[in-house]
Amino acid sequence: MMEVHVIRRENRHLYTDILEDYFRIRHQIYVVERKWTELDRPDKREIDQFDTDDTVYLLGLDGRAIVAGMRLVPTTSPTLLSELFPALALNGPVRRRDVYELSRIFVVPNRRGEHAGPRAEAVIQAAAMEFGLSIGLSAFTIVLESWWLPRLLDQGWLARPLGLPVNINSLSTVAVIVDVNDEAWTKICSRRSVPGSTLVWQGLSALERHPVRDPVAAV
Ligand code: COA
Ligand code: U4Y
Repeated sequence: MMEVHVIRRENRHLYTDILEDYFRIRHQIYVVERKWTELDRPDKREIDQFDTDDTVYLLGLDGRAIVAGMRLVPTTSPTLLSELFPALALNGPVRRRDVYELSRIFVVPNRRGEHAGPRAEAVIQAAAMEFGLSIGLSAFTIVLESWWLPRLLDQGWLARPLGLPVNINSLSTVAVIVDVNDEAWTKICSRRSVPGSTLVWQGLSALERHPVRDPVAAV
């Protein structure tokens, strides 16, 4: 099964080639396939204003080949919700040290819709929850197309809307907050046949793995 590597400021030098592939794959998926043309750039790497030193990437790798990805941005930094779509959150965007925003989930085309073993999509989602638990988060926010809602509930995640759905680029889009807790992780693992921990923390120290564990500091 693929392993899911945690890539952040402190260890990204170990993944230079992989990150180069990653931004090119994002171009292929989001600009070419999904036609999110506002993200097109002359260098054909899909990198936006939320790809910063604070961003964490979870990359599902088979050897050195990228199978799946997810992006996580602390809500204390600028996010899709705070900068681009604030109208999706009726009480204003969430800004908390213990809440990260998830975005840019993908599975490469030839690994989608798999049936044998756990699906790459489920493994990357479970990995996000495992990451949240590991660093002491209490929730994720997500700006997503509304077709995701039944999928999240079906995988055992409690997704609560932060506001009403709005049409963005002709698609119904909504902001949600999802609790990070053991139950959400065990549910997705048991419902989607994910056997357990998949995260690889190569080059990251214990401190970098648990930056917001202190519950007082997390508020
Ligand atoms: N609109 C509506 N429903 C969609 C969808 C879309 N753009 N993409 C996937 N789905 C739903 C459909 O119900 C689909 O079943 P169908 O093919 O029978 O219609 C189901 O999800 C399964 O999708 P599939 O792509 O076969 O498999 P997957 O579960 O392995 O992967 C994604 C799902 C979303 C990770 C994958 O399709 C992907 O990487 N897409 C491109 C990136 C993307 O759009 N990400 C979400 C925005 S960040
Ligand atoms: C950007 C301008 O799919 N526009 C941008 C930028 C809404 C719109 O946002 C536009 C993105 C899945 C894009 C699209 O039309 C989450 C998910 N999130 C989207 C994302 O970008 O990843 C945003 C909502 S789509 O053109 N847009 N970026 N400037 N910089 C998700 C994640 C985790 C899961 C489940 C689903 O658990």
